[in-house]
Order: sequence, then structure tokens, then C-alpha cells
Amino acid sequence: MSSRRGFLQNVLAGAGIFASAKVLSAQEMQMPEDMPGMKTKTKKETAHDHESRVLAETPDIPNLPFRTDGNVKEFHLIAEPVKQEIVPGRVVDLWGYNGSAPGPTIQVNQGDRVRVIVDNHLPEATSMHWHGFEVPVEMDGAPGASQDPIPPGGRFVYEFTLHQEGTYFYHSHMAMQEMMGMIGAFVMHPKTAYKPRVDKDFVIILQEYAILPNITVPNSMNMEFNWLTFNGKSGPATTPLIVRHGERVRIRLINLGMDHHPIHLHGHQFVVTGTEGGRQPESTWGPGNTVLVGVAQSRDVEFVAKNPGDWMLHCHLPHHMMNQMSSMVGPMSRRNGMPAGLDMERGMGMLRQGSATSEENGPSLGRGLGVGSTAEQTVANSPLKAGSPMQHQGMQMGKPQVSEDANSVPGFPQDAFMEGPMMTMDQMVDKPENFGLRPGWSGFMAGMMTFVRVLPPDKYGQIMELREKKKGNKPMKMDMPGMEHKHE
Ligand SMILES: [Cu+2]
Repeated sequence: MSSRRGFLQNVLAGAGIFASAKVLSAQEMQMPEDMPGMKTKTKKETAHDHESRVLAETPDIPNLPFRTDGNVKEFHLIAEPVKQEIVPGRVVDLWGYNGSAPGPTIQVNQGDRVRVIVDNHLPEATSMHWHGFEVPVEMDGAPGASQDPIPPGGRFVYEFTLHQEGTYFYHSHMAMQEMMGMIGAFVMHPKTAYKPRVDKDFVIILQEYAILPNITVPNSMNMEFNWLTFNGKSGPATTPLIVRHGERVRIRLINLGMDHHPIHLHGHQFVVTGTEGGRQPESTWGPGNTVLVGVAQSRDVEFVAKNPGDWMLHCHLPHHMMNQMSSMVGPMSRRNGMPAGLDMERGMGMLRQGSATSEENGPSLGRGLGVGSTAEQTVANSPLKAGSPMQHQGMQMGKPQVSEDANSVPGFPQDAFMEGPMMTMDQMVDKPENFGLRPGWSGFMAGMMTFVRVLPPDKYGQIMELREKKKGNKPMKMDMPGMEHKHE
């Protein structure tokens, strides 16, 4: 009956005369905090809270507000190009939803009737897939199979009842659009809180992009990636997860890209309590500290934050702990390079002359960033000189810690550049969540890296205070007139 209504709406939308689903006005907006049974951070503890669920927090990504229409929660997503700063000074052109990539997080309760209006503001057709949802096939968002693609300027209205619970997500079902950023988290809270109950619930979306220096648009065809992000930010611009000592924590990891990511937590063992299919039986919870999150998968991990400290949480693939990895591609703008990666035979070592690292050839395989990187600038790995520290736009170029005989040691210096204490930018990424970190920390955080900060009550309180102050300075959407948080 209702899916029939959705179908009719889509027919009308296609005809361009459907206008009743409007953008949410301030008065109509509700935040996920307003859902019954949802505990929020500012609400005082009561005995009854043992039963309530905790709202999930997606650092650096907002929650999507909704409107209530009878018994339906109505959300509005706009597929559009976005400009996003992934680290200070690096603004890239991505495609996402409602101004960010990943798009805003949707949170609902198990059993909810949900409507999502999807508007396409992209220059090409799109379609929205609800990953892992058990919904009628005409709501599946598979272009060509279950629906016509949504044309540029078009709209499709999805509507379904959700009987599942767990960590789900939405994404464009156009593969190249996925590689431009088009995904968002969709958390379905269970009817009654999982046991044991958590105090903190975080969402982290894993993405990767191939973007050469001086270019702002990702190469969606590439198979190698030099920008790796948690919630659209690379370290040190990622926002740490702030936890009070002793709390039970859940982290929901979601992966969409071309690589699988082994996510590793320092200082604690965790258990995997859920997958993209929902909650796992407790009998399957073995201890670990690294979880492989495959493409199209989600993994929920839980642990008790029993060890105080600033603990790293990161992908353990070494290249995913770096930023802006690229070959020295001078010849892209200047001639006079040496051949690199011209074809597979030469790249694989089947050379016509000399060796792969001979005077005539650059060591190419795996170093180029795809099409265009066919020649490599003839620079020797330049010896690092211990000079006087430089200052550049707030970055402290530290004095490299290099031994006197470093250049006589085989393997030194390594290929990668922009590594280690050369790029400390503590001030540039200053925010409440970074308060009190060890000076110089930012020089060692890149790519898919962040912290889980397990803090004693006083330091935890200080950061929460700073956060509130920051909110006061810059009113966010959530503080719009007419919005009331029902906190007691
Ligand atoms: Cu990785």
C-alpha cells in the first residue's frame, strides 16, 4: 500500500510536477536525539537509562535531521558536488550528499517507517542503494534493474519499513560515483539496547582517493590511492574519539572503496559484535585488536576503555598511514624525465635494456599514480640535510633527526616523502578534541589515523567544556530557531 504510494510519487516526480516533498523548514526539523528511548550526552543519568540506547556520533560528519509525517520519518538527501578540505590547505572536489562526503549520518529505530527523498543535483544520472536493507525490490535503488536512474535535476522517493538493526549505509549505485565519495552511514538502533550497553557509540567511514599534486579532482579509475580518509578527513585533521576512562565503547567501521582495511586499536583488546548484517551472537566474540573491514562491509567493535591515554586507531596498511604519496612527477610539467611505467612488460621487469633501476630507467611499478605518470623526474633520493628549521604557513618544518652517516646506509632515504616530524601542524588542526595532546603529535598522524583518547574525568570535562564553548561561537544547524532538544 505505502510502497505503491512511493511508486506513484516517483512517477509524478519523473513528470516534474511533484512538489509536496519540500526541504525541511527549521520548525519541522527533528534531530535523532528526539527519537523516543534515545539517551543523549547532555541528559542526566537515571536508573531507567540502563535500558536506553546511545545516539551514535560520526566525528566530522553531521546527523541528518528528519520530519515526522504521520508515522513516517522523512529524510531529504541531495546528491551534489562538494568542496572538502581533507587536511589543512588541501581542498578537493568530491561528490557527496548535503554538502559532505561521506554524506550525513541517518539514525532510525528498528521498526520505523522511513521515507528518503533523494534529489539529484549532479551533472549525470545517479541512483541510491540501501546497502543490506531487506526492503521491496522496487526500493533497492539498483539502476536499470529496479528503477530508472534518477536523471540530473530529478528526484526519487524511497519508502520502506525497517525491521533490521545494526550498522548499514547508503551509497550511489554508480561505481564511479562511489569512488568520488558518495556514501553515508545508516544506523538502525535496536528496539531495546544491546547488552552490555555502551556509553559511547562512534561511526567511522573509510574512503580513499587518487589525487595527484596540483589537481583537485579524484581519478575514479585509478587502482592506487594517495589520500586515505576517516569520515572525509586524513590525519592529522581527523577528530579523535573522546572517551571517559572506564566507559564501554562501540566503534562502527564502514568501508567503501577499492581496498580492504585492517583497522588496529592500540592499548585495548576489542570484540567484533556486529557486521553489515547486524548484531552477532555473543558466542562469536573472540578478543582481538585488528579487524579487517572488507569493501562493502561494516564491523562493529566494542571494548571497555580501561587504559588511560591517547591511543592510536588506524588502518595498518603502511601506505594508508600516509598523505599525498606520489612519485616525483616533474616531467608532467617539464620534459626531461626518465621512462617509468610505460607498459606492463617494462614495469614488471621484462626490460628491453638495462635493469629496472638502471641509469636509463626509473623504478616505476607501483610508484606512478596511473595514467600520466609515464616518466619520472631524474632526481636521486636527495640526502636530507640537517638545516635550520623552517616555517611555512603554520607548519613547522622540523630539523630532521638523521645520523651523520645516514647516506651511507643502504635503504636510506626511503622513497616516500612528507613523512615524520617534517610536517608538524599542531596549531593548524587545533580543536577541542586535540586539547592536551603531546606537542608535535600531528607530524606522525596521516591517512587513516586518529586517536581514541581515554581520559580521566577532569581532562574529559575540560574537553567537553571547550566543545560547548566552540558550539556557542559558531552556531550549527542544530541550534536553529524552533529547534528544541527535549533534554531534562
Ligand atoms: Cu587501509
